[in-house]
Amino acid sequence: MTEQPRLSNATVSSLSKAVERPGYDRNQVTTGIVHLGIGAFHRAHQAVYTDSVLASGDTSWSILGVSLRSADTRDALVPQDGLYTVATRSGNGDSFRIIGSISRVLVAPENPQAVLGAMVDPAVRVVSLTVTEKGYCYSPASAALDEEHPDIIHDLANPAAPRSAIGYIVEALVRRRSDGTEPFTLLSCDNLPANGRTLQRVVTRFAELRDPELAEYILTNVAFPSTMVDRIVPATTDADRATIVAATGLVDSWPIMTEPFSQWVVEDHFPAGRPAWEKFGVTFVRDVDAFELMKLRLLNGSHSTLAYLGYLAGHETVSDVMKAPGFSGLIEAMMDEEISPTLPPLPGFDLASYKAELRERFRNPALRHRTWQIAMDGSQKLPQRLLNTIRSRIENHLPFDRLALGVAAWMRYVTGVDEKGGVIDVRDPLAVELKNRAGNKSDAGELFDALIGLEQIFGNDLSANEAFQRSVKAQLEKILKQGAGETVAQTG
Ligand code: CS2
Repeated sequence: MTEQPRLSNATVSSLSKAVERPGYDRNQVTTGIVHLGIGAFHRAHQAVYTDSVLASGDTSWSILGVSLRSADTRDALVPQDGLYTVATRSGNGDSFRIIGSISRVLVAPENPQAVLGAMVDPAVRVVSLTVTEKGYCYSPASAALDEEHPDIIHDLANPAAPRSAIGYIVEALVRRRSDGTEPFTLLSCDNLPANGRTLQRVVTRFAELRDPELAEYILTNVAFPSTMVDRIVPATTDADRATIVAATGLVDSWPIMTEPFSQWVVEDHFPAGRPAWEKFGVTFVRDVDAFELMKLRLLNGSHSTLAYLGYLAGHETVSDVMKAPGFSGLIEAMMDEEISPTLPPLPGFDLASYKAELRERFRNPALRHRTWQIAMDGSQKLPQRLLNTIRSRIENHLPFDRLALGVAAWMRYVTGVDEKGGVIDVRDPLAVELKNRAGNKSDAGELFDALIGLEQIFGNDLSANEAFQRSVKAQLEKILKQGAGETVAQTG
């Protein structure tokens, strides 16, 4: 077999016409965005919209990506001149596009000064983030900065060589201020409610711990628009890499596999300027909260429920779960009866079609989105995906058995042992604590009691709430007795 050439600036022109490629001269672009957390989601979403902006002739917005931990993305992308393939997959086939908007990638732990140097460049007007929930170094239930977090303790002691996104942001703002450069706009693109305000809260609290006057400066001068981001992006596998080389003829070390759907709703508050993303399908609004709650509760709440129950029932991917008895009905009823009534109104928005489309997206047979992937970091996801929805149901004295089933499935999942006695690889910042509490518990009451005391997940209200206890324990009992698959088949 002859070795296929690697994707790069030199080889991209050899691609067949069927593969879309950067419609601009990549030597002419300049950096306008620093992105913290250059993972697959960013590359399937914001980087794609920005690629279109560059192609429209506004060449001042190329992206400098920063990995806050591992060198993997840099090692994959630098030999490819930052180019990568986005494969859009559906039951109707695949399409391929080469994205060129990422011009450089830095690995923060290798060179914090290079990252700070990039962030103080006056040409950089937006610093965006996809650092996942845990990257905010906060307590998930209260969304307040976790002042005991090792990275926060480190960054307060070593402000000039930080580790956390928060530490980088504050130090860069300090340096810009002393340079007389106006601040950048901070754009959180993570799945958190009111993500801009959450980022603002943790950043200003961190700044306050450094110097109260600095916190005042940030509150007065820095914009933190909130956003709702949506695109399903399963982790790339070696089989995906083989698909890409077979389809395009070029080796790509880290292609991105995603779905046709993509949505980005952004609060239009960018005092330092922004790309004209609205030309390429981004919706700018005054207030994004209602969109964000809708997406977090309907999409991500359903996703987590499908992931925990589906994993326990032995299903590898979301589309497999959707085919198993009862699951599709469970999700539809959960959306219609338990989640939708908790959502703020969005006048003119067709919620019924949105929900039907969500279920279609979950069924996408061409995406292999693993339940295990979605199950990760449950301690960080549960509050905004399921628990806040339950709180709203409780306030209104309404039932929430299906949402409780999702929570119960998480409790069963974090015991770390599956229904056949195999080990579950529970990935979570609280994994050790979860194992200590839940491992080897097989009684519903004991398991519930062991986990409910985790205040950073459940707050201090739910543990005292009788309806919550009753409903979650009853569901847990069923899962433990008859298994997740059978429980869903009977509930759905
Ligand atoms: C998923 C999300 O992994 C997860 O927790 O629920 O990443 C989901 O695919 C995206 O939010 C879709 O926009």
